Amino acid sequence: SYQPTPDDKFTFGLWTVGWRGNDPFGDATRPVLDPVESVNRLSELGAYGVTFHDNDLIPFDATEAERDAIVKRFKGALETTGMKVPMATTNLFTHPVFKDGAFTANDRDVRRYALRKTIRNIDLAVELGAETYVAWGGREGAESGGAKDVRDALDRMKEAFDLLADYVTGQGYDLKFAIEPKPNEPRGDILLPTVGHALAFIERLERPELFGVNPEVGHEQMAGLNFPHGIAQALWSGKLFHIDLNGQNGIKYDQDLRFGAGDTRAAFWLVDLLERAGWDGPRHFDFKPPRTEDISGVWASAAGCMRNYLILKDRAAAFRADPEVAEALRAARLDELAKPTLNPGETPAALLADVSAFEEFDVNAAAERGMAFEALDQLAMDHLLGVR
Ligand code: GLT
Ligand code: MN
Ligand code: MN
Ligand code: MN
Repeated sequence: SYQPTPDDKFTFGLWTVGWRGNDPFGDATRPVLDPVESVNRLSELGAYGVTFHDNDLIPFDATEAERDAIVKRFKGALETTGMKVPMATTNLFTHPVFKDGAFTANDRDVRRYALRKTIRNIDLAVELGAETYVAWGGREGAESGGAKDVRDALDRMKEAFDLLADYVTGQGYDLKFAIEPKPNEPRGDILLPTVGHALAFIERLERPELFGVNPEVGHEQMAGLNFPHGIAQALWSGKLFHIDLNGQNGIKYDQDLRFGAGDTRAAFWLVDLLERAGWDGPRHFDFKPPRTEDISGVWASAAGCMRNYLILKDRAAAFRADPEVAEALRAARLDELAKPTLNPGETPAALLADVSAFEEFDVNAAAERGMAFEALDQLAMDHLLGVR
């Protein structure tokens, strides 16, 4: 039936269904969507919650009184529907003041303003129950080599995150940060372009335990990278704090297709990985219903994200439960990969003394062994395509 329920923990950014279809070549094709309407409709569709940028909810130039009224009304919709807000983030990219970045803008006053804007929304995020605060540095980057001293910029990025971590610690907030990598767009080149760059950066922070990553399917694929592999490394590092699910067709502009569109095989292996790893965080969709769609197409696109996740979850479970797959996994020696290469307590000297490891190792016989991966992958395809 593939009917989502809140137990599936599907969440949507207000900016996703709320995207009006404006792109660099064309005006908006859809009217403004009231965030309260989004909460109501997504709840009806079976979602668990919503996420937001400060300015998805509160206009950039709202007065204090307007802000309070908006938040009050939004809270009312959350209470009525039972929808949660597990994550929030800051818009540090739309207003022209951020044209050269926020935390790494060359202008110091812009950097200080960006920190204040972020802290203000962190307070609201915590008030609404968020546990994760995403930081996507879309404007942190450059179009030309001389415009940004990247080593200085990384110092400023670290300074910003260290300050934010101090702030949430001082406030006693139960909030962690998830850095979202992207290689380019809107900047020519963005800092922390991939999951790997972000993981390495986090280890340089003063409170690395408060920081993880929020990888987006399409962003890694824009760089030609294998998304499930990036997620596996983030999980292995204990750093998968949040995830942005969507679809992308190869190396081109950020498509933000609904989840399951684009590279469906990668989506299958991703769901297989998340489910096997026992990922219990939100399944968060960061997609853009194409600008060809009217509002009913928007809800069809949102429903499709959840439906595709559930279909892929079902297909992946069937793949893992298939006895022929178990046999194929053994034939491909996945069980051997899971075994340590050394015996318990084995020292370098013991390895050097093991003649079977080198002197008597039959290199040619080992080289002749096939890996049997094609048969295994065809079983996966059969399950994915629903013919098994
Ligand atoms: C923006 C971006 C997304 C980020 C959002 C968080 S905003 O739409 O393209 O990938 O996740 O700031
Ligand atoms: Mn995203
Ligand atoms: Mn994207
Ligand atoms: Mn995006």
